[in-house]
Amino acid sequence: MAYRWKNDLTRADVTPKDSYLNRRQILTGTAGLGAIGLIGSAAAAQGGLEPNTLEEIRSYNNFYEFGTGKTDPAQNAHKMVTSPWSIKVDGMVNNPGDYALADLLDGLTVEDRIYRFRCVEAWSMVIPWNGIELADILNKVGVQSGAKYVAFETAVQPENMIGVQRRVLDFPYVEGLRLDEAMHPLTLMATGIYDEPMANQNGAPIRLVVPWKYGFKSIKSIVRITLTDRRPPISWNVANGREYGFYSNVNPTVDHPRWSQATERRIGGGLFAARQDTLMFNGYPEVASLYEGMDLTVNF
Ligand SMILES: Nc1nc2c(c(=O)[nH]1)N[C@H]1C(S)=C(S)[C@@H](COP(=O)(O)O)O[C@H]1N2
Ligand SMILES: [Mo]
Repeated sequence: MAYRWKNDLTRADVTPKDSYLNRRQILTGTAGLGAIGLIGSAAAAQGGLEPNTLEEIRSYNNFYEFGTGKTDPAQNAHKMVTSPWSIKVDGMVNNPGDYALADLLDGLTVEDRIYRFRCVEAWSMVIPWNGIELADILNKVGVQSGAKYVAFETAVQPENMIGVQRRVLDFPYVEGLRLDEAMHPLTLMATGIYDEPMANQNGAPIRLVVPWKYGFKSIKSIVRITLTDRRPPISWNVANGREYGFYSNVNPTVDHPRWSQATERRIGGGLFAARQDTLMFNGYPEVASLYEGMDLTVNF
């Protein structure tokens, strides 16, 4: 499949953080990999797909369980207990259960994916994730035929999560995808960044990454995955349905009620860097067919 962004390097080839850039150049220089070309050209239009530094990725976060400030998660998330970790898989699946994380992921392939990441607040980064395709996990637990959506839930550890104590949102944080979105090969369950284990503030030990959607869809520190035939509630839509839709696909032509979504500020770009144009589906046009025939201003 043209859009299947798998590289031909194995885990053994994987690179220290500072050579990620080189590897990207190798990838984008490889003929015959359509997806890479596409992503490469969209990136070129934006001035390159250079990953943010690990330091940037770990120090500027949204994780309201640990406070609403951008540096609160880095300061507070060390209190979260991430081991042992289990994930409840339930609903319309053949193999429901409480899985130890390692058992759920056992035998599945860890992929390296450098994705653009665009927050609904109009800042962005480029992040080199390590993770497993959600489709691989769903196929392992066996999705039943009537299932139409996948719902996710974040851990709640009130004693360790200062934002939960303050009830800044209605916790647990919940998210959801349509099943075809969940099965798309771009959709990742990330366990690392730059080949380092996921930092707590980034959603350790495992979080969703849906690169063509606004960042809040990429729910962190997941403890439950439910297959269902009904569209599940999602935290930001429950908090403010006028401002945050279920789909929340990155779309420069549909503004947030309180700000434009046409451009974005790249974190690490420097104080005086020009804002970049935001790309439809965040530069992943291969997902457009998922929304064929839908009015994206209504289904925002
Ligand atoms: N459980 C949980 N997941 C969450 C959030 C949150 O507050 N709680 N914030 C979301 C938002 S708004 C964004 S932009 C991304 C930020 O991910 P990052 O901090 O790893 O860049 O996480 C998303 N996932
Ligand atoms: Mo966000």
